[in-house]
Amino acid sequence: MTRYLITSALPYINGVKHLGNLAGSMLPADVHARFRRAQGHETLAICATDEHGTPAELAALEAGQDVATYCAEQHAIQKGLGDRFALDWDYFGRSSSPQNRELTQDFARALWRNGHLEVRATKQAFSATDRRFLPDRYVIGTCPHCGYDRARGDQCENCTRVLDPVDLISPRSALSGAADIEIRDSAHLFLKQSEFVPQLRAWIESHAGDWSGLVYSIARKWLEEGLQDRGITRDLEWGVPVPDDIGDGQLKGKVFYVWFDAPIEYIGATKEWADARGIADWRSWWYAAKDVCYLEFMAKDNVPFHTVGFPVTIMGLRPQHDWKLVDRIKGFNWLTYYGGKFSTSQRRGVFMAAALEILPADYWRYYRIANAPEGADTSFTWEHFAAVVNKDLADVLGNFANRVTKFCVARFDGLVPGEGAYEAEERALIAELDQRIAQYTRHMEDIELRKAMGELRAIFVAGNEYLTRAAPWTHIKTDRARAAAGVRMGLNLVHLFGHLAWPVIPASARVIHEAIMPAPEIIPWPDEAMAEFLDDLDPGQPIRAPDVLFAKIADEQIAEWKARFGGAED
Ligand code: B3M
Ligand code: ZN
Repeated sequence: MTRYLITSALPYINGVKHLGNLAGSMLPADVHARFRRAQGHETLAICATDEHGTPAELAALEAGQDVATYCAEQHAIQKGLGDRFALDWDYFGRSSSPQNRELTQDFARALWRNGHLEVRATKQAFSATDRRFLPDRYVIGTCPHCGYDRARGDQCENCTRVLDPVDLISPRSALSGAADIEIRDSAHLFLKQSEFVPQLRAWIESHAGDWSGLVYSIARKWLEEGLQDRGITRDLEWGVPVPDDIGDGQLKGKVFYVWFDAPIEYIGATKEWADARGIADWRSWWYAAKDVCYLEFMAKDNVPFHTVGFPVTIMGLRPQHDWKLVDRIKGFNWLTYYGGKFSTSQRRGVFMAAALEILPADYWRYYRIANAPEGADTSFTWEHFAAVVNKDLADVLGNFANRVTKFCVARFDGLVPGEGAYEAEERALIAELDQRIAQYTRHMEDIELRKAMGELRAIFVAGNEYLTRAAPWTHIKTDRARAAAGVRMGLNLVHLFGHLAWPVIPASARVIHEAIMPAPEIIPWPDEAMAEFLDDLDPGQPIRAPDVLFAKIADEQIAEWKARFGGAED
């Protein structure tokens, strides 16, 4: 059986993440990991905070803390929020860990030995006002490609092009705002990516059929534009230090670029996991791992680093080392907030902590997966969120579970009724569900999240429509056996819904399942035919009617949240 290694892009350490960050990598990675575990596959789900580079330094500076303290605090906050969102990582690591430092340095040494690295004289932005070099995000200016006037020195947020600070038009310091930026010489280490073009092209082409159009086209665009050799060191204090045995003494005091060490942290966090749990054989997940299917989840701006940057690092360690290349990348478009950017500084949009203050995690999880930004950028609006929650979760799923269990408690003493046989109505439902569940499973396997949730919703609807037709509340007056068969099927359906919903809404699925019977920690994917699954409950077995599962969102709440979270007026 295949083992599944699943990673989510590592959230930057600088502050609580918004719904878009959650929707574009962490949440879908968790849903898929849960699905694979439910199927019985051995699965390792890894995430971590990305703690190096200018985002961390700038945020610490703003918070008035030293970087290490800032990172430790923010890591704990992000870990706590992830737990509350039921992001069930096997390990949530830190890219500043000793494990990652060691791996990053070892990888760099091996690349150096293989002749893939070179020290080059470069021109770097230096601020006389700040008396320091200003790499990456320390410089802000106008994007030379699209004209966006707040482009950062590492990448333009607007057109996603990767930049060098010296490319920016009208550059200024992100620290002091000073425009007195001069260009100074500084030696840096370069990874000779251009030598990898044929290998990289062959590898990308080999995935033409199985990567989504979005991922494949971004990867191709990068190749077509011509691969530049990549500077992988920086004039910063915070980061993984370049070891003395690389660069013939010209790189003293420099650190690796954050995008060099961050992907290596996928492996680093696996080592952190193994060290924390006393697991000896962690390498078999990554090294010569023929039986492992490796899936990465990320937003589209991260795709170039995972289709080019990280793969070149891995390829450069060959033939001596056989670290695993990704098999499948699931990329996402942007989630916007009423068509605009989520912004901490402008207090625009919903961030993970605030989201949980107003509603439980499952409301967000369902909505974000059912409306995943797969085909195009997707806008969050409170109106749409409320409409989906009220319909799919409250009216369709929650109401169904409540209706059946309450009726069973009222009319059958809360015991699964044994009278009555399944007839044509039930057989038709069973046939429909066999097909729909096979389809739902396929969409989950293909990580087509919107389609998967469309099928899950259709399954809930089929249950509701069945119950309306079976109408046990009508039959109970005249034909108790017929009513009993309807209730028994209804209870079996509640049980089934607990299984099918678990990867997406784990807490609610558990409550639903436990209305019928205790649930295991991982609620397994139903692999038997529906004729068996839906006839599984023992007559006489007690059930419970849960409290209201999903509260409807009222118009006043929408109005209140629109005002509180801002931005909805423009
Ligand atoms: N931290 C970028 C981001 O959050 C970056 C991802 C790293 S994945 C190795 O968009
Ligand atoms: Zn741009």
